Amino acid sequence: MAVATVDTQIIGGIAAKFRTCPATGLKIDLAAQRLIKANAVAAIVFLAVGGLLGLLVALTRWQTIHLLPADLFYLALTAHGLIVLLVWIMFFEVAVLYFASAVLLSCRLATPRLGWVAYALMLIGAILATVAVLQGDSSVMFTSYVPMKAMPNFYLGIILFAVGVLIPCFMFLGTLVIAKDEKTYEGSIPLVTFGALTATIIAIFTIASGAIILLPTWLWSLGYISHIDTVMYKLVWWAMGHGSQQVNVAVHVAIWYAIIAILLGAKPLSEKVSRFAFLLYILFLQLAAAHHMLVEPGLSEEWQIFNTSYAMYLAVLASLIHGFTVTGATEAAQRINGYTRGAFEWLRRAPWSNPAFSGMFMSLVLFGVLGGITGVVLGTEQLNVMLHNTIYVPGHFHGTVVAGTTLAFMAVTYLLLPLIFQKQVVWPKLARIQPYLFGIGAAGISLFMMGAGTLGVPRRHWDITFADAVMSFNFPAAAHLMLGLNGLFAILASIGGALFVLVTVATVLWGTPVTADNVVESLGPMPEKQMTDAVSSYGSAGTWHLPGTYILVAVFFVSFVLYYFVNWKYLSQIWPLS
Ligand code: HEM
Ligand SMILES: [Cu+2]
Repeated sequence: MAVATVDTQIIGGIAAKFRTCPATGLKIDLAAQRLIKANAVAAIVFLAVGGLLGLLVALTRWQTIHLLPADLFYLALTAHGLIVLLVWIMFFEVAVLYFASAVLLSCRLATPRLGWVAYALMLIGAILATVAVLQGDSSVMFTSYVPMKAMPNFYLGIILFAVGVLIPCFMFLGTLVIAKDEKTYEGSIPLVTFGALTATIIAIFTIASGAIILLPTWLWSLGYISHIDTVMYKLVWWAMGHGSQQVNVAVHVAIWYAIIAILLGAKPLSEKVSRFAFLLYILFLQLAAAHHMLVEPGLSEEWQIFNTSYAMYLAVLASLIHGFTVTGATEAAQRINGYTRGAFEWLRRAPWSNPAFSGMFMSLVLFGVLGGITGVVLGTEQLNVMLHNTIYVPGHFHGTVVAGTTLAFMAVTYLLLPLIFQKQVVWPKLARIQPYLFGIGAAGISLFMMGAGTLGVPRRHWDITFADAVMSFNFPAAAHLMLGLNGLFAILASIGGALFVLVTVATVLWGTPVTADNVVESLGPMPEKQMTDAVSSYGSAGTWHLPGTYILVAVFFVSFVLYYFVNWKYLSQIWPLS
């Protein structure tokens, strides 16, 4: 049987070549497909490099090993943050934008040639910035706070990269317009596309903020501007820095919905509520960025508390809604698929051996429990004073961007391989364990960095034994234990990450082609059911009978409240009132 039929259609005077996906029935623009492949491959290559650097950093912070010398440690730390948080994530997100627009709407991609210009800009920018860091005079950390000064190409590289990301954002919007004009979908755009739309809107804002601060900083590093205000820098930098995290969340949440729709035929419990939750991200995220400025003397306390106590919690509310809806939608779909016994048969009999599902579900739980709860703790003015600039902070965000976003991106890759690359995953047994290794590893680094941070261990610190310092300071043995455990779990996460790279690269190169005959089985083990069009259509699940979800939600909230109060108790001990 042929791989797929290709047909050419003239839309608005422009010819585009399409193939029809044998699994989903979606019409796929081959130009979009090529761009998705190129961006996903670039993303994974950078993940491999950036992840390795993360391992080197973790093994240096493990004091018994203390792998890198000081200068290389700060260099590796800067390169790690830059390459994984910016380059890996954004390349992947651009691929998701093309997928969520052209593919899910069965539509021609707007201006595919510009997509290649964007790709070149991103690639050149990423390489320029990375080389600047590797040359050694730009170890300014990912945040690059002034007055630390990097080489001009560090800023220029990031600026070019950002312009490269902006182009696909507008292509996404253009593709929505084409789809509407051509009536390639019925009713409202699908939820996954809607989530990607909110991500796009936030991304445009984010990139604008980045330009406002990085352009002058670039000129400053070239010597054309004499002074950049430090508080101003931080404030505007975090409009970008925090905004881009909200982009990540919007995209990985959209991916959760996509995965359960494709694998289980799951529909959201309520389309309206889920869409409203995405809107909350747009409405409240910028003020919520104030949580990065909680110890800033240049800003009033009223401003800090208002923005974190009101605005932030409304953005958090959005994630809570999504977390519960995705769990509930999974339960609803599984019950429809016949797993109705007790409160949890739906969960026990979920396709745990399918890496797309297991990765997605772990991403959901770990993001909520490790990233979410601790984010609220850090965002509380008083508790922040206790944890600010400790290694608790990277502990928290490895819960969000590694166990949450990165794991979700890995999970969806197992669906992109058969659907877009049209290749059957090689080594399915390795693929099956990969999300578990990476997920458990990422959970470990998140937890143990937070453990060390609670004991006061600073972040971004080469040597907490202060071996060459005049005055000594001893951290408790438990702090060293935490850093050692962090190192062990970093090794585990790295093995999981390496497996992911290995399996995807080998699949792209040597995977068996996917045809109409084997496409369903290529998507991995699924509960027995027919394929649905849930991912590309509008509609709610139509049931609220979800006993398992209610129990899980209750457990989550009790843990949340307990952990929150434990931290207040801790604060009262290290900072007595009397
Ligand atoms: C094998 C996986 C990974 C390991 C072992 C790892 C480990 C670490 C460690 C030990 C630190 C330094 C903490 C400190 O000393 O302050 C760090 C920092 C960081 N990591 Fe990771 N990481 C991994 C993956 C990732 C991924 C996938 C992302 C993003 C998606 C990420 C984003 C960051 C960022 C932004 C920083 C902060 C850099 C800075 O302070 O400027 N990491 N990581
Ligand atoms: Cu933030």
